[in-house]
Amino acid sequence: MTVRKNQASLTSEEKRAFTNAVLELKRTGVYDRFVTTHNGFIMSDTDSGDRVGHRSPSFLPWHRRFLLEFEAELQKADASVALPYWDWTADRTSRSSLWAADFLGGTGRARDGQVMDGPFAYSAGKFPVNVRVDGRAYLRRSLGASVAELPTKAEVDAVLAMPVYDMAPWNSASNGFRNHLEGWRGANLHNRVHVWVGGQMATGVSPNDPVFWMHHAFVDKLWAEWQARHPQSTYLPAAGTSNVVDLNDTMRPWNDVTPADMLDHRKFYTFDTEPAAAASQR
Ligand SMILES: [Cu+2]
Repeated sequence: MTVRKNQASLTSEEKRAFTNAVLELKRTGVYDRFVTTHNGFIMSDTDSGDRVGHRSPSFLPWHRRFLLEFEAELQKADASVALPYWDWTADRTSRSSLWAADFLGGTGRARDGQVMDGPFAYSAGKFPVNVRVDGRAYLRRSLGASVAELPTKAEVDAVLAMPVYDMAPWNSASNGFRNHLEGWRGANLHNRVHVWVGGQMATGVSPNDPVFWMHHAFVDKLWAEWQARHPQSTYLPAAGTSNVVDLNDTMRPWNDVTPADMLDHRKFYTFDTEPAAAASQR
């Protein structure tokens, strides 16, 4: 069974295995297919029309399935690899070991935002940005430049306390847990982290930065923690909602998976620290 660990607790060997598996998917073209898929959904998900990957209730189950597919590809390259998660409430500065040269590399240089160290630096020759929204083929970051602070534990706790999963109009204007976690409303959690990292992470082609997977693995863990805190609450809407994925509707692009299929992460993986209430229910 796959165990997703906090990135801060990985051994050097585990970091090397993860980055090598990512580079292997880049080499074979598999990596870029994921970037293309994500950008397609960013472009087509709209508040007043059809919406699946973002600004809608299925933001969480869609990304859970997207990460599962990516993790399965990593495991084809190296069966020992699991997606790590980045708890950005704890590891909240550019001095975190996450950004060291033996893992993801650091922030970009002032002149053009180009990442200059680590396995994904353009100069290292193995990680060209091919699926892009401008001419630049190098990975860029500007950690903390566009927004000063990552979300705090207190801000996360306030969102985890919200008992209702999602509410009409089921988009970026909604109240409820999903939209506060996604960040279109309130203190802004998930969206703000994309902006804090900057570079490609702040665009529709955000999976070009491998930190995308660790950010979303933590957002996914927060969904599991919310479920543990609110065992009487569930995914909404239940049925009959136009332009929105209801509990038992299938999700594009897979068309063989529903939000209901994605509710229990323990069918697929566990976390190094499982949410307490969920553990006691078993
Ligand atoms: Cu995201």
